[in-house]
Amino acid sequence: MAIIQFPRDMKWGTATASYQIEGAYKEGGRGASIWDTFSKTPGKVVNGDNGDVACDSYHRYKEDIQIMKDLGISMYRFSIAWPRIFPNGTGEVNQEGLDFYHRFVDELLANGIEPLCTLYHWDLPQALQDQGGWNERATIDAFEVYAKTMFNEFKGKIKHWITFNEPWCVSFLSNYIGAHAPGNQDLQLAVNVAHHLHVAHGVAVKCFRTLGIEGQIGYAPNVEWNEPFSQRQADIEACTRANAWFIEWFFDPVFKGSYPEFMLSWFEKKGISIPIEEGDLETIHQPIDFLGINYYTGSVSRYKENEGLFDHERVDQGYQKTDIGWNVYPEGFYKVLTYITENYGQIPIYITENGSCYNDEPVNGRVSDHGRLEYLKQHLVALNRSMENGVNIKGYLTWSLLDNFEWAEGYSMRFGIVHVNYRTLERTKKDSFYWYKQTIENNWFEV
Ligand code: JJW
Repeated sequence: MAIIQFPRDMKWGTATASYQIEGAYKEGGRGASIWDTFSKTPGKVVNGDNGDVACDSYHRYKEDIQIMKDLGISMYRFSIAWPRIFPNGTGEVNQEGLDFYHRFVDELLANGIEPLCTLYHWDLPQALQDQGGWNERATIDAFEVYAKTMFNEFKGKIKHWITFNEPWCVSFLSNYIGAHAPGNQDLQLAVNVAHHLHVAHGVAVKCFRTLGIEGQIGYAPNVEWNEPFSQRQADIEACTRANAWFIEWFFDPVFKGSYPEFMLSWFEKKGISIPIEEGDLETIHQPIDFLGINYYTGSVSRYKENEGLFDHERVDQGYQKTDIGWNVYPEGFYKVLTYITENYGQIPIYITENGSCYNDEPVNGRVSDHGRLEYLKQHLVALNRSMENGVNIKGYLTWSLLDNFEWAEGYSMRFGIVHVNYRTLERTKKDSFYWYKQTIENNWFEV
């Protein structure tokens, strides 16, 4: 038996996002988002599911916060639905939207839970998409107004802010692969979106500093880890590109004020250019206070001519898979965190998402989600290993508190440590919940 111990000041928490849990899509003056449109477009989401009701957390937030309190978390990551604040993306602020998040944040604070707030977790107001969305620089201006409004409104209450969640998903998954809203398949468009997200991030950080808001601000890119199949140069280079699509492309502009040369020339060969305007790179290159990292999966992979964007393929070595089909690859968590620290320095890191999909259902009131419990344990060992390497981990927030609307997978894929019955909306704590609760209480576990 070995003990895996965490530092005394480690923050433990869970994460969710507005569209995935809130429901109440027409209440409180909320405007439509691109996910309302996308989920109601036939063929885009499994079973035609949508977020109209979701977990109904808009109404049941007090019950959810009692679940968090029982779990013993010190931090909760949630996101604000931009269309609750500005139903049309710009213009008049909707007081009812602000009121809802005040009630919610006050309830968290009254229960001793620190809020970590994501400004953009994918629910762009549809009115902005109608004018071109993140392809247009006007959306950066609209985001600045929204961010400034939130900073001023919640200063003193919310001390941890994230500008963007998973910019890779917002750009490439949503506009090149086309699997998420708005569902475009256009590489140049995706690259434009990624760049505009970077600028919007920088603009928001600048605004936060100018206003002198107390607290910390960062962003939350998602990363994967591809380990080269062999030490052949071609395999190493293919993996370097595959990793850089998630890491360097989204980290270098923020931390170094430039895009990685080898990726620029790769995109250039495909006829892609970056819509950089004067001053953009300086704007993007703002010091941030912490980095959020979302990690789910990785793989061994290698060079394959003309495969995908980067002449790269994954090689399945018989990994265990979660129910969504993603490899269980804790080694990649350890490696990617160590890699990030080696390349970008010992910036404070919160794991803003890490978790797994297992679709276990309650049996006599108990949900035996052994797969999730093991995934959690293995990833916390990997995290602990990375900390021994000097990775500056401040907190770990598992995805997710509740089963919820898993985007293109709808309600068919469950990531919660608490089960949600989508008919009755009843919540049932899973075995992984109880294991996590014990781990939080002890600040250690045994393997
Ligand atoms: C890639 C699938 C086709 C969420 C992907 C699909 C299509 C070639 C979980 N993170 O619900 C990545 N999540 O809201 C944010 N992270 O490709 C939070 N990444 O490929 C969670 C989905 C994802 C993905 C899903």
